[in-house]
Amino acid sequence: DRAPVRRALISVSDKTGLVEAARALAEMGVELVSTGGTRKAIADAGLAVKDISELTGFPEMMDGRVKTLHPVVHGGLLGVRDAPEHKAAMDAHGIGGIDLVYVNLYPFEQTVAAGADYATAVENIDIGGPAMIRSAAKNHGYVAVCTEPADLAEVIAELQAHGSTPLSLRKQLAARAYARTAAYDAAISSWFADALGEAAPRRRAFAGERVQALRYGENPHQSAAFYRFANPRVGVATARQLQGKELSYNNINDTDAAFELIAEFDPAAAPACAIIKHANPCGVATGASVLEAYERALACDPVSAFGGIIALNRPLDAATAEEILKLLTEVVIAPEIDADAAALFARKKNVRLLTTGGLPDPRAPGLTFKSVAGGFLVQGRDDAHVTAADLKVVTKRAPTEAEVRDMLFAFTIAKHVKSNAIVYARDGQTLGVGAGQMNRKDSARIAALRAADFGLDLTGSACASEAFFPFPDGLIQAADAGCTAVIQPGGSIGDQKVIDAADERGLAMVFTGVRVFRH
Ligand code: 93A
Repeated sequence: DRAPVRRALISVSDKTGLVEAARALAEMGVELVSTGGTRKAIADAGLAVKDISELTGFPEMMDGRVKTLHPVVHGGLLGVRDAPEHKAAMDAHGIGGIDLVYVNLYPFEQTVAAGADYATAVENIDIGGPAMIRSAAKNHGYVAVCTEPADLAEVIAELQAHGSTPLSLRKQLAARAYARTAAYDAAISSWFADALGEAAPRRRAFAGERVQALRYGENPHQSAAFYRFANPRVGVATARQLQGKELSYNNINDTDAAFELIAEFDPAAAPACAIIKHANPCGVATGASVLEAYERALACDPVSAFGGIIALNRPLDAATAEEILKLLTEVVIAPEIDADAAALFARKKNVRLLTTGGLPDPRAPGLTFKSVAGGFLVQGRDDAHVTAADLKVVTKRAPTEAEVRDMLFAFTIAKHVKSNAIVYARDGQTLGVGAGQMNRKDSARIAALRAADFGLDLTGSACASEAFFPFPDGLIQAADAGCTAVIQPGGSIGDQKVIDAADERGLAMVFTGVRVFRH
């Protein structure tokens, strides 16, 4: 099941590493054939290489749209070498076998991401390249197909060691090749949907590049892997792990939640810290320093913070690192890390430390997904951003400036708490978080219980609810706990009763008009 490589067809847009690879092949006696630009690059390096036109007897034509779409190319790729009829056809038509293909495609994805106009985008749809990749991959019984430098490096290593490639490798290459052409077509169809203004196209294709094979999923009996979208339209995962054990499925899920939350806090305004457990914040705070933000976040619920994820909106410094390392923490994520903080972490090798180089834009468009039996739900990501100007005062008493600040802080966090969410906060610090309950009153109660557990006084705090209060009970619960200001979307048929209850208790309440469910 080993196959030799006598002739290779190379046609690449991205010519990085091309010459070195071509040289390695030439040194093993492989005959090289290439398209215009690729041929020139190889020939300029002093290597012997044939122009594809010599094989096809046709020049590249129509702005290069037709250069490799010819029976002499596809026959050479698809011909089953030991099928008598195929062999006869190859002989009759002067078709020589092509045993190796290295193709990377017109950079459609990058062209579109750079904001190209319609005509330029269309011209960057590669037709001949995917055709060669698909032909070669189908005939993996004889042909090795490479779509990226790492593939070619693997093939060259095999050839150097054994003079041929094993079928097992050619099968893997074929699988990767079809994933590549599928991703390419997915990018093209997504671009068309955007160009046509279709938010819900009739068919959707997505493709992923594996970032990491995971040891297991949410539980040890579930298999799992982490993929990044091959199609940049839906956003890219960019964090870099500096140290620590391999990230688990739950780590990635929780760290994503942590970082999405902390990105809501402009680093220019104040340092902020979020501590996350099971994708819910158990403490979030701003502070005069990163250290103070961390300490205030931790104070909200030091019990739940055990084994949690810590996210910062500013570089991690040594003073904060020292405090963080006193706690058992799964993951720390920050835009950057100071050298002396990194040195402290290096002593605790198991703690996973990630840097991102910056913060994602919380208002960026994008898509989120959720699997349901036999399919998936797609929605635009929650880019809601509520400011003081959006608030509508509905009570007799208007909130003070400080209350407005506290309410906006609490509501921003409530957006990142699983529904039903209640968040109590004061002076840029969460005092109690109630997450994921089936009724709002219980969330309000649990958030108050937590505050009491950790000796935090809710008097004069703000209360945020991510969705409206259907009944006064949740609000009364919050008022009894000591809250004086309430922020919620409003819009319930029970609004008036809730407003009356707030007025009776002298509360200030505002409506955001925006609901921020998270399930
Ligand atoms: O315009 S195409 O769709 N028509 C073709 O026949 C064709 N053959 C190869 N694009 C085609 N290619 C692509 O040209 C390859 O996929 C590769 O990306 C590029 C290499 O061109 P050059 O060697 O001239 O730089």
